[in-house]
Amino acid sequence: MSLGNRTGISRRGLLGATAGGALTGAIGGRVALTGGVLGAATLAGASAVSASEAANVAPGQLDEYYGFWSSGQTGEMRILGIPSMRELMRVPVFNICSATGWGITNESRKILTEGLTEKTKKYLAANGLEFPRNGDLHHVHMSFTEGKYDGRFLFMNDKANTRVARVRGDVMKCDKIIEIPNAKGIHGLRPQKWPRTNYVFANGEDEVPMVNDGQILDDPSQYVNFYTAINADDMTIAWQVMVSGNLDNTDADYEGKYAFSTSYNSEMGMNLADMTSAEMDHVVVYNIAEIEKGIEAGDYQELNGVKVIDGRKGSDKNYTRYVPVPNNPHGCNMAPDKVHLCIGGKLSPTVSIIDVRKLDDVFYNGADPRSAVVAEPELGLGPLHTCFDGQGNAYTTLFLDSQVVKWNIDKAIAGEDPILSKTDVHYQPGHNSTAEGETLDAAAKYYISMNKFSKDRFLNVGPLKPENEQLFVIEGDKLTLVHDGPTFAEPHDSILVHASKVNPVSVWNRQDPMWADARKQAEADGVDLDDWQDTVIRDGDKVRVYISSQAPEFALQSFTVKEGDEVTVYVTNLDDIDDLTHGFTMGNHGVAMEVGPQATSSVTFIAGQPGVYWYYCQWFCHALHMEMRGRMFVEPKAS
Ligand code: RUQ
Ligand code: CUA
Ligand code: CA
Repeated sequence: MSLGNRTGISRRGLLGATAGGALTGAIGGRVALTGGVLGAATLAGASAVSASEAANVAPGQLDEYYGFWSSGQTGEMRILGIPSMRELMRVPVFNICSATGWGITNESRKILTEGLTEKTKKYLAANGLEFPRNGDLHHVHMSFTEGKYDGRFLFMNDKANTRVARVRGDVMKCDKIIEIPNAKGIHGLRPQKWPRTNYVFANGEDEVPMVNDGQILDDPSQYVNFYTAINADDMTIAWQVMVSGNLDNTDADYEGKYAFSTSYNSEMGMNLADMTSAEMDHVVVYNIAEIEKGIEAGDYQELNGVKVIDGRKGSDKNYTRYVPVPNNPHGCNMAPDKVHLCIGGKLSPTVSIIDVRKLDDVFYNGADPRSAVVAEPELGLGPLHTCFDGQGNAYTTLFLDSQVVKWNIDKAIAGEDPILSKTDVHYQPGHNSTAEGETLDAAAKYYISMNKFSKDRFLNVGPLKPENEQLFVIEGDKLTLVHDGPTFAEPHDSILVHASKVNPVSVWNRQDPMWADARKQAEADGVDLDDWQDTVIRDGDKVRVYISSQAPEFALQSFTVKEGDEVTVYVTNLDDIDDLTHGFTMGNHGVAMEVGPQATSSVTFIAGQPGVYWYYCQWFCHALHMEMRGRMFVEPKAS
């Protein structure tokens, strides 16, 4: 059977071609908004399109933006459509997924395992584990080219197990996970914006003794934190900077010169009272070119295989500077005006605005670091994160006030009242996002409030309540609520990316690196994975079973193994139609996997007690999907 070239027509391409004409000129729906913001004047008019109409995406219509969502302690990435707020997909990353087999298939186990440090592997092995079972995924950000999203990759952190992962934009699957040595609790994460994402920056939040080998507990002077630059293209560690204080959130500038981190524990306190004791904490500024030069010149120590630059306070080098800001800051957001960095005050009702043009003087002319703070407007209680609309305005979440404050950056710097509006959200917002607000394509269209509490907004579902994500349409200074969306743990962070920049395939490429190992093994076994196969290969007490699938059939109706055999099943889906996913579940063996069109997936398990076991396709694929099954016969061990 020839499989030829699989560059099929994408669903979006098709729909775009047929539906596009019909939609042009339509009032309402997403098309009405593509022309720009709905002005207040338009809305006041008799024939105005209401905000909720403007944000309405009728059944069958496609959204204007993709939303890439972190899921906090659930550990997966989610994809939403904006403005419909429809959840389109869940992409398992740091979690284990029963539907797709993430954490069960050989391909995913390799990704989850290969980037762990030896120390962690040893610990896990001693406890019968291969990889951490949980993850805490806070921040998802897309790769940039010249300050704009480029659709190539999405990067995300795992605070719980100090990892950073990458999801491929072409197939929306995770392909790399690495554990970050030395650092503990990777929290803030951002890609370099300019000239492109060569680095992904990651903050270590939790202090640890510099040599963390069980000798030091109560000597904070020996504790350090690490800022990590990861090479985005191959997910290796480029370098780390040892810093004073801890690190919370991070961002990068639009020139490729500086990156920044907030620190709420400049005190190096080990308890709440100590972490909040100082008047001021700081923002660490990293000078990327100087750090690269330092690495080049050999001014580093090697710690667990990583080149570590000393950027602690008091160093006479030009690697870092510490800009004082009010105690316990949180958010760190670079405005698309390329000039202003906004630091959420959290305990302070202010946002500190740092003018990044002033940092050269701080680094090279001895200027007081605090001189880079050009304004500190008082905005409300509990300012956490700020996003932007590309029109000089900022939107800051007020956790304690349960509000979003829209304010103007230039007005704040001019010393005028910068507040344009305050809007209630429900309740206690953490992150927020606007359309491409962290990029040069920032637009004043949609505002997402990611709220940590839903309280009374939905039917009661017991002691554990959903959180609440809200969508607002931005019309002038007014934010109109158009959608409440309950969400499972946790509405952490999100980005909105214009649909034109995200172009995943619908059918896998047969040569995809995801199953390079399977392909290699098949070759060694003389099996052509691209052809209809029903091959069983015995290799001592290892059995390799190659099964093709095409709706509604597996190529192999049954195979025989012996109790205790190590069985590896390779399933190749030879269907090449959009949306025709098969699966493979082996009954009573804890084994399931998704096999997308033209994909190969494999799973290894130990054959159980003697008897007949049915395997079946668990992704509904055909009218005869229920019949898509076969038997594994387990014979008693020869005694
Ligand atoms: S931090 S709620 Cu984990 Cu993103 Cu501010
Ligand atoms: Cu194949 Cu269901
Ligand atoms: Ca503090």
